Amino acid sequence: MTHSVLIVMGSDSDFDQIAPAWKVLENLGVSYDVIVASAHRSPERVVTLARSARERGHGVILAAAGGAAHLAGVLAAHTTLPVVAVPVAIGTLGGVDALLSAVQMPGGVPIASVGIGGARNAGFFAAAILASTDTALAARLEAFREEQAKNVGEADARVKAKLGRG
Ligand code: RP5
Repeated sequence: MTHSVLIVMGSDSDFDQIAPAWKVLENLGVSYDVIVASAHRSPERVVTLARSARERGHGVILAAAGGAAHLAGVLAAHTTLPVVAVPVAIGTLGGVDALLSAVQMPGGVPIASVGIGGARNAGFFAAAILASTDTALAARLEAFREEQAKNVGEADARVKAKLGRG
């Protein structure tokens, strides 16, 4: 069975910062759902989402939230699917608060986290998790890596040309 990614954001104000995640998933041909649910403002919605995620075909959850971000942790408390936090940069602390909330979970209820504003990498990481049991997706990820390496080679050639050392 091919699994999909559940992307949860704590507020629609997180939209722009989490959007790179689903752009990556679209490019890799991974299906996903996007839902707004807040650990603080709509806690029951979050619990229901987490408890039903596996039976709805999701294989991994991305949770984007800023401030005192508990979304990823609360989702993880109610599912054994892998949960990846995407700390959103807002307010006085610029996302450091959300990052620390994600990486200081109590033992027994782990979540992973990308960096502040790391939605693009969250998309790749979710794809990598699903690719562990999906060889076609693994091949698409490999192809992306090869393209990326080729781009680095081209960048190197451009720098050498600028320096007159091509
Ligand atoms: C968090 O509070 C949300 O994920 C968002 O990053 C932040 C601010 O939400 P709004 O006040 O903009 O709705 O729960």
